[in-house]
Amino acid sequence: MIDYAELNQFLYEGKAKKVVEIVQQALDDGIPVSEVLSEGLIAGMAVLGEDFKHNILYVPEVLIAARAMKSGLNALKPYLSEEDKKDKKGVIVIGTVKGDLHDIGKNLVSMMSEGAGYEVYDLGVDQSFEQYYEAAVKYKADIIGMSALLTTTMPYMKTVIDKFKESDLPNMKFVVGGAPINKEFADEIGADGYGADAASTVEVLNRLMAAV
Ligand code: B1M
Repeated sequence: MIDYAELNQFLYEGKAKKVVEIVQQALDDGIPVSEVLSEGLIAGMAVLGEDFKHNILYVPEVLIAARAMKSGLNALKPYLSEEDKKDKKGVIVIGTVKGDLHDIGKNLVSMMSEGAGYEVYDLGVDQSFEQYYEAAVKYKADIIGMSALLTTTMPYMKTVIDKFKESDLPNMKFVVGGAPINKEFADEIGADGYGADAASTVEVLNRLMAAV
């Protein structure tokens, strides 16, 4: 039996080793990956987010917890990929936009997209139009995925889309997501899809690829 409250607490305290141990045990016990992810890891990060917002926690503690989250996600990764292995469905270049260093949600979207059969090139954080564009050319991308967690960096998504439209890749498709992003914003900036979470982003990718 997995104790999600305990897992959430270890994540909150940034105890990476404990997080990995419990995640691994849960997976060995046959608990579904999606349940461990949502109840154990994402739920723990949600509590952390609230306390960060209310100045109960500060950047150093959040960084340590984020490291524990990444370790937990890495433990889940092989199982995520096993869940839905198919032929490569398309090429996705993904990154967090310029000025933004948040990467946990983006990593999750990368992993789940890869697990769902996409060829994913994850550029990391702080990505400029030039970097997305170069990668799009190099890897022959079908879709660019952009993540933003800050209200100050989300407008840069529109800059990237506009610059692609002016480039020699005017028909590039875009999927955007991140905590401050919603469907209205995605439509407003001309994105082709909005992902509320990693699982629904895969559905959005599937829909876009079906239309190509
Ligand atoms: Co930051 N931070 N942070 N932070 N941080 C937020 C985003 C914030 C909401 C916290 C708060 O005040 N409540 C706030 C933003 C406020 C705003 O913009 N209005 C904030 C702030 C202010 C800051 C700093 C400015 C703090 C400071 O320095 N004073 C600073 C900025 C640094 C920078 O980027 N330049 C900063 C720094 C940091 C840390 C480095 C300490 C750390 C990041 C570590 C890391 O990522 N490696 C951090 C963290 C961890 C957070 C919170 C607590 C958690 C984010 C997270 O990982 N969530 C966050 C609070 C919150 O969001 N509630 C906060 C878990 C993750 C699984 O969810 O990323 O939403 P999320 O991803 C989801 C969906 O959004 C979606 O799918 C994911 C999975 O379901 N999704 C996509 C995400 N990307 C997608 C892309 C897609 C599709 C779906 O398509 C391509």
